[in-house]
Amino acid sequence: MNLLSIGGSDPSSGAGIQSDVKTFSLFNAHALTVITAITGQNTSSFGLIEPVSQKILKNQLESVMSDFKIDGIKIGMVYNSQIIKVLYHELKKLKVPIVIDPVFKSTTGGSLIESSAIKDFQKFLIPLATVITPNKFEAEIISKTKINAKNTLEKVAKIIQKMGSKNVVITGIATKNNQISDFVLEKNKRYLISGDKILKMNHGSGCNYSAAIIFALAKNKTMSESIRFAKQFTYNSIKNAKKIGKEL
Ligand code: PXL
Repeated sequence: MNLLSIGGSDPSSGAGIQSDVKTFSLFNAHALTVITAITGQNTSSFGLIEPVSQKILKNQLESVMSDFKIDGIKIGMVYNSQIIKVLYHELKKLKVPIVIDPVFKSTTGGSLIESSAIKDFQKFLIPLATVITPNKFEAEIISKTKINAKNTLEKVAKIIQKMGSKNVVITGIATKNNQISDFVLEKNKRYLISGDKILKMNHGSGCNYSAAIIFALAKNKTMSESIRFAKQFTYNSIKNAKKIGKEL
């Protein structure tokens, strides 16, 4: 199986492209990578970002697409409008499952998208998604709606679905008894998937989650099977994570 990760480079390998290569390899899938931006960061601080040019982005995509049968695509950090537009033009004709993981901020505080690019993210990228996996904060930015008693998870998920993503998962909802839940909106159904909360630093866990979803979808699992699989995989990877760098 060939899985393509499109996103930013994290030299500390906690998140981004490097993390996805490790995850896909664990699943015995061949990891293809298209880099949108190079970041300078480690476990405690975030440095610079240098997005790649449209020319090399396009060339990376065409290189892998002309040679491999791609079974699934995950899109993470996209950074700016130029990158989003190239991705749209290159991917719109494909018929493979696409998971969009809208990474807007790193856990160490770096901004992973220009605020001027959010509009094009909504317009061009979201319609490509088989499923999009925002956390609460990202769902609020995408939908421009604060989640509360009136604007429920379902309402906000529906706004995002209307933008063109077939399925929407809002992750990391704190629910009762120290549980952490994901709210899922499919075409005609909605449900919560709950699991135990782990009190631990979890840099890169969102990357693991979306990478595991694309693997399961590429194996023709259903949406709910794929999300359950990814949630369990992410739980185990946080639980078993080795301490890297000088992180506390
Ligand atoms: O975890 C989200 C993420 C994705 N991609 C890159 C990142 C981060 C978080 O730091 O740096 C490149």
